[in-house]
Amino acid sequence: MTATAPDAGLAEQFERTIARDQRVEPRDWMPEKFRATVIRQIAQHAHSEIIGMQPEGNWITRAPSLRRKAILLAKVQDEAGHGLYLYSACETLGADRTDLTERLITGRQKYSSIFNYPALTFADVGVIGWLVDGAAVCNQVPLCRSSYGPYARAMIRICKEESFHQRQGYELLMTMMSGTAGQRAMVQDAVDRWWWPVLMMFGPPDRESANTAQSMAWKIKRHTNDELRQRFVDMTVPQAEALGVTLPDPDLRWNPQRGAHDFGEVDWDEMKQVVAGNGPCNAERIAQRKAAHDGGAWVREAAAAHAAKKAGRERTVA
Ligand code: FAQ
Repeated sequence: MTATAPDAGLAEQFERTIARDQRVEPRDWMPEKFRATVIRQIAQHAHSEIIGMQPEGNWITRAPSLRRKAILLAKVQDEAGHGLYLYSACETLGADRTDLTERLITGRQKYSSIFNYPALTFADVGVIGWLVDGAAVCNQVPLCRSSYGPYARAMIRICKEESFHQRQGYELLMTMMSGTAGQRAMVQDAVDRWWWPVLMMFGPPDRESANTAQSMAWKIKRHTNDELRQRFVDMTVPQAEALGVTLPDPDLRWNPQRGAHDFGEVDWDEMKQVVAGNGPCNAERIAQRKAAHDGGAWVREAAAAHAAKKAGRERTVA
C-alpha cells in the first residue's frame, strides 16, 4: 500500500498529477485526506445504488405487463451491479466492504436522500427513470473525468447504463401520457411528488457545501452542486414540455439575461431532515437492507469456506 508520511517528492508528484489532469491510481501516494474524501464519496454513491433498488424493486411483482416487468428487473439488477462496481473501487483505496456495509446500516455513512421517498404508483417507476436517473446522469457524466482513476473508469459504464435507464423511464411516461386521463393524472402526481426531492440529489447549496471547494481543487468533483442543479433544470424543462407535464414550481421561468432558467428555492430544511434520518422511508430502507445483509450471512460464510478450501487445495498441489 501507499506510504502515509510523504517525502516532498511524493507530495509534489501528486500535485503535478492533479495539475496535469492525469489520474491518481491506487498504488500512487496520495494525501490521507484525499483518500478519505474519495472513499466517502464513492461509498455514499455505492450505498445509494444499493438502497436505490428498493423503491422500484417493490414494483417488480406488480408491473402491469411482462414486458414492463422484464425491463424493471433488468434495471434494478443494473443498480446492484453499479453498487458492487463502486464497492470494488472503494476497496482499491484500502476500504473494507464489510465495514462499509456496517457503516451504512448503522447510519454512520450516508446514501442519497432521494431513496427515502416512497414509490406510490407505477408512474413513479417512470418518473424515477426520467428524473432520478436523469439527475444521476447529469451529476455523474463529469465524474468520468474525476481524478481518481478507478472511480472515473467505473463512471463510464455506469453513466451509459443510467442514460439507458433515463430513456426507459421517459418512454414509459410517454406511453402513459398517451393513455387515459387517469394515467395522465397519475404521471402528473408522480412528477409533483418527485421534482423537489430530485433537486436535492445535487447536494446542499454551494454556500453550505462543506466538501465542494476541496473536492474541486483535487478534481474529484468537476462542477459545484449548484452548477449541476442548474444544468439539470435547463435540460429537463423542454423534456417536461414534450411530455405534457407541468413542473411544480411557480417561479420556474427562462431568464434571457442569464441564458438559463430561474427556479424556486429548494426546501433545505426538508433535505436536512431526510439526510438526518427523518424522511418518510429512512427507517424502512435501512431495516430492509439490514434484513437482506443478515439473511445473506450464510452465503458469505459458505463462499469464504469454499474459497479457503480451494486455496488449501491449490497450496497442496503446488
Ligand atoms: N443525500 O459537501 P457536500 C443514483 C451529504 S446514485 C444525502 O456538498 P459532496 C443512481 C454529503 O455526502 C445517487 N446526503 O458533499 C440510481 C456530505 O456528507 P458528509 C447518488 C447528501 O460529497 C438511480 C454532506 O451532505 N449519487 O441516483 C446529499 O461534495 C435510480 C455535505 O454535502 C452520487 O453519490 C444527498 N442528496 O457533494 C440508483 C454521485 N447531498 O459525509 C437507483 C456522487 C449531500 O460530509 C435508482 N456523489 N449529502 O457528512 C456526488 O457527486 C457528491 O457526493 C454529492 C455531494 C453531489 C452527492
